[in-house]
Amino acid sequence: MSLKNHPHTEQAIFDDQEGAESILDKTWLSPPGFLGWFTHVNQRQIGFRFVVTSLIFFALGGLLALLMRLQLVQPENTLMGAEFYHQIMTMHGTTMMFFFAVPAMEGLGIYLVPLMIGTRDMSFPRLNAFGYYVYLLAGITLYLALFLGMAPNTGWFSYVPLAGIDYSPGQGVSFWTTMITFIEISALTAAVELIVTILKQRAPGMTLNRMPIFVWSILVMSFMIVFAMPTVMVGSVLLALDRTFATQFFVASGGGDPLLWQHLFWFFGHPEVYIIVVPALGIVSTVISTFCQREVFGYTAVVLSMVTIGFVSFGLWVHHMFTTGLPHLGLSFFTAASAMIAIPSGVQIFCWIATLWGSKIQFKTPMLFIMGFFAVFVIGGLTGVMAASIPFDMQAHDSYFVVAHLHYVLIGGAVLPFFAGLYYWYPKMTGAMLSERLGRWSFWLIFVGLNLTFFPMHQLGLDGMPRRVYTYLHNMGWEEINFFVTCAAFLMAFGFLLTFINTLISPYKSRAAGSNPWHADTLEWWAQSPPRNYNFRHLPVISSRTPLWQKAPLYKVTGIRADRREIIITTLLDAKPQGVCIMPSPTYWPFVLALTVGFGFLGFMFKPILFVVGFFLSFFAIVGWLWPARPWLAEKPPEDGHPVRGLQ
Ligand code: HEM
Ligand SMILES: [Cu+2]
Repeated sequence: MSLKNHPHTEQAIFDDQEGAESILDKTWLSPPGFLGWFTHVNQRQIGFRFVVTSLIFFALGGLLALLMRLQLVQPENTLMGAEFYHQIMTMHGTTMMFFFAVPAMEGLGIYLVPLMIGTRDMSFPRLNAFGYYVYLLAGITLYLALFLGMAPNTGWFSYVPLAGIDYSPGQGVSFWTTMITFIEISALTAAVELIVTILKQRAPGMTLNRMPIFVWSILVMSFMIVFAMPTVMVGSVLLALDRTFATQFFVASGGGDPLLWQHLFWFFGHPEVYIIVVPALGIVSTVISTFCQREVFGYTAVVLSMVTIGFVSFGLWVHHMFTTGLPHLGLSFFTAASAMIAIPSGVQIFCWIATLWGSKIQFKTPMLFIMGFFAVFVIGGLTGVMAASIPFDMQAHDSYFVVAHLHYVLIGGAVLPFFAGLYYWYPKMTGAMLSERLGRWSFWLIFVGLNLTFFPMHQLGLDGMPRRVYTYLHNMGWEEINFFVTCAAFLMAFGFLLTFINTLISPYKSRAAGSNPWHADTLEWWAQSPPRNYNFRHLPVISSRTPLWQKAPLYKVTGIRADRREIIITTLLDAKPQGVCIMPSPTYWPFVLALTVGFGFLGFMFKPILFVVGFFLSFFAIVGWLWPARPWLAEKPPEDGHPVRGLQ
């Protein structure tokens, strides 16, 4: 396949020529050094940062959880007071949901999708970098608030009227509303880029039904982000207005409606869970297929059930509000919808079982984490179906039963698959294998630890222990279980620690991974480990769903220029080549823009007018960002060939 129809073909250097490799290296280079770090826009660097940063937030959120468990280890403990407990509880929930789980999945997507679909970068690389800095700044700000004793303390869903100005004066909740709005910008930028990249940059021949399942899962996740995140942004902006300018959106006495907050929050909040779980399902399919060395059974069924989960999850949010006194007929609809989500989830599970059936499974560490996922996620799903029935939920609502349920779902549905993905793709990202021995130890400690931690919490809940209490009285019958749970939490934490150690020492200790250590079938394993600046020496042409398992060698695209950042644009359904696109170069502007936008958001909390100042400054950053440096515009348009376009 040749795209050699640019003007000036005589002078240009193409990536199929001798010596193109070093030119490609230079073209796609990210400036080195500390200052250079702020200019990077390449998708793999940004994706890697997302993953590492999210793991750091996971560790921070985990430390807060251990602090909570220390406080609850015995009745009437005086380690901390109610105020601090509620701050770290809110910070734990917020960190895990907004600063770990979603960015971790996005990070994997950003790193892997371009590799899996055979291209050299994401669409909108600068926006990508901007999204990362926004995420980083929001996280740092929230943790600064914790250290200054000003952290939010109203729980990760900040219910009004508790979160209103009357009951939560001070800056805590304001930090929450502004930082949540701020970080959702980051999620939205990532989602938009991922969608465009997946739909327009697939290697020639990678029709939609040849796309790897993981890429499908990231596509579904991204669409869900686009539809879900704006509601929480709207909600938190309205709450900020209520708190700052005394508007009355959520204030009953002023004609507002506190339930509106719950609707807005959960219309985002329930899909949020699936935003995390759907990419995890993609990881599960990928890992299973590799360690069984066969295609996942029922490709179409698996893909369609992910899409179905994406749709149905937007119709469940009211199951978080069963006890608010909404009309009964409406509630039963949401019970039915909540139970219905078990169907597409079940389809996936059966497809995986069919894949595993009769194949020689290699139980490497990633596969162990997947097996853990099966057990834990199914238990979480079962307690979910229980809680979807209204009479049961009336009893279990706001008790430790819910805490147990949500951790089974989130740890089973996201953390275990994410760690499977980490063990699986770490060799690609770093070029080194993770230690299997440490990996096994880590898995078993986590698996045993989490069941010992969270299973007894079901019992605590049934015994009546409410969630979100900083202490409890003697003689409630909760002492033994609480003591046990705290010990188990430390066991699990030790398991996670082993993986952290593993990731830190393996680059120095373990053997080189080679390009395809697991003998997997998707394209990322065609690149070197770690991939070069330009991902692939040649861009591939795809003719099957399992390009690296097919007997015939891959065809290569020729005629892509090596001396500027060119990628191929293809059609949406059939991935027929349409043209060539030139990607932007490294720059400071995304970082500067993140600073000015961040200034506006943070300033708003202290003096609303600073919001305007922040956006005034942002204007200059945007001008700098978009400043036309587009040499290709000077070129004559090709007479018979494909158009050349640039993306900023
Ligand atoms: C690493 C082990 C973990 C431990 C020991 C742990 C422990 C806890 C504890 C003790 C609470 C507070 C219960 C209360 O007072 O009501 C809590 C709440 C919560 N946790 Fe975890 N957790 C862990 C991991 C996670 C993960 C991985 C996620 C999500 C991906 C998560 C999400 C949440 C959420 C959303 C809440 C609710 C916060 C709120 O009520 O506002 N946790 N967790
Ligand atoms: Cu839900």
